[in-house]
Amino acid sequence: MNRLIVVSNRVTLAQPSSAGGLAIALSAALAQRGGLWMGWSGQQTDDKSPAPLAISTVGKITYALTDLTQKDLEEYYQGFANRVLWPICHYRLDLAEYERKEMSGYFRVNRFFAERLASLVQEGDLVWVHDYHLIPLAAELRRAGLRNRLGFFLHIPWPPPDVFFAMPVHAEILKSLCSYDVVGFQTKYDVENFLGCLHRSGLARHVGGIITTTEGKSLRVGAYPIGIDTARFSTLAAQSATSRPLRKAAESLRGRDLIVGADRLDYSKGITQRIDAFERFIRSEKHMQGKVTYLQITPKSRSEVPEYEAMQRVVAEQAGRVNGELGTLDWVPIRYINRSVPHNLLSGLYRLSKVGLVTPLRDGMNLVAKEYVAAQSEDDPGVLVLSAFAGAARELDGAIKVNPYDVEGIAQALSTALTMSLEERRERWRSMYDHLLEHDVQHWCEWFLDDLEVPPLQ
Ligand code: GDG
Repeated sequence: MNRLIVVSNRVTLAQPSSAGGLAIALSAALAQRGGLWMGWSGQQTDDKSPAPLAISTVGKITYALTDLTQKDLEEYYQGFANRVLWPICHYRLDLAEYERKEMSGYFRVNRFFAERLASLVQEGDLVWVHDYHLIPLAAELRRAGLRNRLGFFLHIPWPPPDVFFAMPVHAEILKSLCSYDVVGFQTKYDVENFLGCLHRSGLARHVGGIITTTEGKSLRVGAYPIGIDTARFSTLAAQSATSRPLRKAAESLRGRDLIVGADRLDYSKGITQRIDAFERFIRSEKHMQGKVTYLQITPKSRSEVPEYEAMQRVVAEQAGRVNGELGTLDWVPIRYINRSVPHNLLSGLYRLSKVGLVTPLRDGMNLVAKEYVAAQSEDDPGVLVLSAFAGAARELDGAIKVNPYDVEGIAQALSTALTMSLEERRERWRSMYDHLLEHDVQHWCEWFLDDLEVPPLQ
């Protein structure tokens, strides 16, 4: 079995209990094959250029971490990755702020990653690169002489050509992706959009899932929807539900139905529209006032980027206004937590709630939707209300699908969810849960790596 090298922007040497499903799955794949994980340490260095890679080994996994300078972070991470690629891929041309300096910084840091990585790669190693921060990595590795199989997985959506082509360096980004042997997306719609971009730019033609570039190089392009560690999450939720903090949370609800939302504070997640919808719901269904509580857990994210900082104020004010206008002496309609809660607690809260409200305006997959389903008990499962614009909506047929821009539609879905019969809830949940058990994160890892492992395409 070939050794695996994973490259991602951020590497956390987290303990299994606090790590997310993705980190656990990748660690498992790395441990199984023996492997190396390279990425940014999360630390900023004040030096002009970062020290050599910090190498450490835990079991069969070697970690190779690099610090980044303030300039690198500003240009590559906060700049081009999060102020251009992220909004463009989430269809938000209005929020993209393109600057040539930042774009150069993005390519420079990718070259820097590639130079450092190249010295560690051995013949036969499979290299699996993750997400939009590192698109140019393969082209840089090829430039450094590497002939290994290189795979790329994009965790976020790929937009249609008209949106993507508004980005000034779209051709370079597209060309960079053609240096990989396998390029994976979350859904077939992302694949279609990507192929549309390739066609329109005249860079490649395709037959089935195999693309041939005008330079004669072949690559495989496909949809590999990411999964979660379904069985583990389900057990975690069952255990957490009987824990002391969860019992206290349940008591504090005093029999009220709970609606739960959990998202990084990000404009792509549709949080303000969702709060509007909840307000609409309790204003129009007056008998529900005092009978339902909406818990929104929203850890801060990317606060260095101005749009995110602004949004933090908007959401806090919005929740405060609804509570101020509709709350009573013994009922707070919205409980808003603007920080991270431990994953085990989160799983228990999903299980405690009657409705999981997941309404991103655009999302690559959305793991919260899958976790919500995994956390439910068969006896009394909650209902998932899910945006049609999340990748997860392509798989989770038992959810109530909503248009996240349609505030009244979400309000109506809340009403349907809260009054749904046990029989229907069970039926909807069962089909989704079975799907998630089969298509879990390990399945995803193996699927991608099997495709990456097949002999290089010519
Ligand atoms: C990107 C793509 C794609 C949330 N609140 C807390 C907390 N979380 C955890 C959730 C979940 C994760 O964070 C969020 O994952 P999502 O998939 O929902 O969203 P992104 O962060 O935007 O992820 C997305 C994903 O990559 C994977 O490919 O699905 O489309 O945008 O696991 O549970 N975790 C803890 N405390 C919280 O308060 N501990």
